[in-house]
Amino acid sequence: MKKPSVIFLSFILLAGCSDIADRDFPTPEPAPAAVTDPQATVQTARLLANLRTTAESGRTLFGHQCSSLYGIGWSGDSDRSDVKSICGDYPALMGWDIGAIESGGDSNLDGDRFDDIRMRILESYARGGVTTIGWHTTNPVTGGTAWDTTPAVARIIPGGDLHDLYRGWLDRVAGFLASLRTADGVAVPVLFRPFHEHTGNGFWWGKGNCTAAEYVSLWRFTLEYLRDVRGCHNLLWVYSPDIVGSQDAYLEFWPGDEYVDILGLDAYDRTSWSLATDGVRLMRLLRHISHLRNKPFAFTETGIENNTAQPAWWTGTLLKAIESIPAAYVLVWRNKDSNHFFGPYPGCVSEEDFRKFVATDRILTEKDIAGIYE
Ligand code: BMA
Repeated sequence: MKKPSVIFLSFILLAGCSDIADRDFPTPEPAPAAVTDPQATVQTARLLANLRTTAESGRTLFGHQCSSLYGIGWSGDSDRSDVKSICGDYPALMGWDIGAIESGGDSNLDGDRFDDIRMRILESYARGGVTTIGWHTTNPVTGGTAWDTTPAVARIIPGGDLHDLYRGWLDRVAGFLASLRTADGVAVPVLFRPFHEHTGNGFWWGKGNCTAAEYVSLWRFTLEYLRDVRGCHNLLWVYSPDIVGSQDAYLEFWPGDEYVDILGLDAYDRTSWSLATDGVRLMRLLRHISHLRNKPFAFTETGIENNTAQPAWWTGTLLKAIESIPAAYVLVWRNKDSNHFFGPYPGCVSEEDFRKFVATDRILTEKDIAGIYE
């Protein structure tokens, strides 16, 4: 086997042999396995515990948005992913978006059918892969997109005039999440990442479009409703701000330690913000916050869009950034088409370097994470 399994890594860690022992920060108290949900399913609680030990042992699950649904020049093929076409294995983690589920239609905001998304999630789980789901939620005031920044949060939280509408939306979210079940009735664990990048002002739930108190109320209500009213016990809650400049900014909208399982960060490599320099500095800050809150860190969205100029981006930039922090996973955004892609694909400029990237011990693809639910 190319890389040690998760179980083996856990053993190494328990044996006290972690090579990522932190010298700069005090060792935090052990955290409960599933912080947000004492009734989390066994597979969900184990996933979180294993993500934590995997990160602490210096390994990172590689993730790619929509990887098995479409890629450059294809869509809907069975058993295909641009990542697999290059390295022979699926990403360890795949991301999906359920934006527009609230409207009750068949397809998400990108036109992907929910039935197809469910099928790909179940296939991935059957092979041992991990699922993360985001939600580019419709603006509940205008019916516009997530990018319609008309203030709306105050109107859907408890006490707001559109609160009942929002509960109905959550019922649809819960329906989809509950449908992620194997033939044996096992609920697929989901790293759920709603209302992301809220420290920026690009979405209606972002800074400037609602107050921190309103955001916290929205987060808590959403979690409690799905968990306590709808009984979704297959969720791990991932908090994922945009690029921030300080600990205070990262935690400005913090819903509380009991409401978050994983600390995320969405940060893309671009001319205005370099992952190689600004990114490595930011990882240092995230490493500190992760110790402080005693929660695993994940690089929840990143990538360089339409990379044609940096053939060594995977090992030269991304790997260096995640080497500076124990990251449970890293997810690059989707390969929609040749004008909007973030992952590798056969023939792309960084194809060879991507092979080197996934061949390192640090980066895990699907076959490397056997046992992550055990
Ligand atoms: C964004 C872009 C959009 C897409 C959205 C949700 O980053 O890829 O085209 O609608 O994600 O997938």
